[in-house]
Amino acid sequence: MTNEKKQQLDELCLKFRRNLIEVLHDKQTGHPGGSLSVCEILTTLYFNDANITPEIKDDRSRDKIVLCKGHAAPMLYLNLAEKGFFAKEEINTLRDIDSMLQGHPCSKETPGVEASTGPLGAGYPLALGVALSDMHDNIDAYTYAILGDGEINEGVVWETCMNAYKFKADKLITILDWNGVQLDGTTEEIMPMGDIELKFKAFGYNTIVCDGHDCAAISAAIETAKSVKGVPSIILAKTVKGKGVSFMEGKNIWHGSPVKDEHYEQAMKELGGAQ
Ligand SMILES: Cc1ncc(C[n+]2csc(CCOP(=O)(O)OP(=O)(O)O)c2C)c(N)n1
Ligand SMILES: [Mg+2]
Repeated sequence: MTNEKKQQLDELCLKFRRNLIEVLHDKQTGHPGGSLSVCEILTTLYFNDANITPEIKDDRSRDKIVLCKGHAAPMLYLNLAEKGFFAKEEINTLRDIDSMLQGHPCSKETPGVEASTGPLGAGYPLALGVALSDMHDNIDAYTYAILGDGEINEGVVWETCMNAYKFKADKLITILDWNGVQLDGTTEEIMPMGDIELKFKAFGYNTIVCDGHDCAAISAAIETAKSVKGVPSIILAKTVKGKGVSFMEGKNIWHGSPVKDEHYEQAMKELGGAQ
């Protein structure tokens, strides 16, 4: 990735972080921590690596992005709006009754959303199914599945891994938002998983570790994943929950707490002021 491209993506991420805090403050709702954590992952996919635009949204050869950790929907919506899937003003209706932008992504209501997610784990087998269907029909497309590290407590995630390996799903690229924190505490406190990389390796995956807040590193990891044939790849993207807002970083309390006035002021100051 060129320095110029990286700078463009970094600027976009900063804008998304500001927009996120603004809308979560306005609406007194939402999930700041996991949205801030997944910012570079989504932005790198939508604005650099994934072949997806509104023009080709019904074309089977498009790449598909499945946000398995559906609670980070606000960051997905900001990316989709910026991409032109719907008007940017729609974000101001986040979680309103009858809004197309609900608290968790709904593929029937929102243009660009590939899969309805929210129940942790449920998006992953769906993503595998999409990837396998494309592979079966010789469609040259990648499916990207984004998992949370609390989400991988779900048994269905590991059942999906077994199938991805069995069916040689090398067009499924999984990205783990590896922030070490879930809703009620750290991942270690809630459900210690041991060596996560080793676990995925044991399930037959090719594993790649990268800095999940460095768009160039994420993109390079995706390139590596694409070059590995015959087995599924997972990118273990090291992230910080609440990244970019000091008092939210690494704190499970910011998984789903509303952004009050005083938080808003401080967060916007840290993110370069209201623009
Ligand atoms: C099956 C299921 N159980 C519980 C929840 C409630 N829940 C929503 S998010 C979350 C924690 C997710 O943690 P993680 O995957 O680490 O997400 P991130 O840190 O990226 O926000 C929980 C327990 C849910 N959505 N689905
Ligand atoms: Mg987490």
